[in-house]
Amino acid sequence: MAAADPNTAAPPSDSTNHGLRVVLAWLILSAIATPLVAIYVGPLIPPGNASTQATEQVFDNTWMLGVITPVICLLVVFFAYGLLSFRAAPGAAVDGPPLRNDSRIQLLWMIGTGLIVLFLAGFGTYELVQNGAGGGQGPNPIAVPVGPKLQVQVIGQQWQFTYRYPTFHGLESNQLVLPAHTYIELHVTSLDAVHSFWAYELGVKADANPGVDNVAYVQTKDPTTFHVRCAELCGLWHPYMFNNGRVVDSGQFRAWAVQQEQLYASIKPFMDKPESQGGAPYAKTYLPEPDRRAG
Ligand SMILES: [Cu+2]
Repeated sequence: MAAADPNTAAPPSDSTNHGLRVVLAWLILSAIATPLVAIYVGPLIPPGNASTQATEQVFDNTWMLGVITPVICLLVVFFAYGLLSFRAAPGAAVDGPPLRNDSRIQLLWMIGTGLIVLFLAGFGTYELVQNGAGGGQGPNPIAVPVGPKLQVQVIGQQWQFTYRYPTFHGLESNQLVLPAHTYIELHVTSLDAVHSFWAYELGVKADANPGVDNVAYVQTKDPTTFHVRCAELCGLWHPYMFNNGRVVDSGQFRAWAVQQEQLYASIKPFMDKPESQGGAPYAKTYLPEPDRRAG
């Protein structure tokens, strides 16, 4: 008997319920992988636990990772099952059976992915409005935390940040030192180009635009150190626009403020000079043009 021409042979009939096998394998893998990912990978996600906002970002990212884990499991199972089950016999030049649409799968896929996207959009919006999420909210924040807050102005310029503490006699420093367990109200602005104030471990990132008072909130936790870097390409020395900040206990913070005030006492009269006498007093915003310095 002559061998059948592989190119005209009818596709082999197959009574195996591949769909059921894939779904079962997917459910089992998801049931194992999702809690493992949430418990063991979640806490390793940046930015860590140095502030309330950072902790909440880790919580959000853990949720998102947990939601997408079953989706990734489905792709892995489908791919692996396809590779193993539908492998052509060695030497066979036959193409697979023609594929037909399955409207049930299409509908399920659209509903499933649609629900996931809608859930994450709702979840993300709630988290954003509820606590500000560590981003700059512009001059009129939607999410304002209740209770006392320490104001700190962050002034970006090419290529460093200056920090000003209005409630400490307008103290200015090139170091960012914050008291522990305190709500900080950051007013981020710039003297020249667009910068971005990014206190990485604190989970705060806010654009520093000239002429804009960008308000961001962060609640410190225990004493720690953190990195501050400019996260917006702002010119030649942008890569060097970084330093380290510190969260210290409140007694240490007060001592630091007094020490800084003494350090800069000699130049304070110049800094406080009114604009009419050639000074550039601090304002909430600045514009790059020298004659419009205090916006
Ligand atoms: Cu910059």
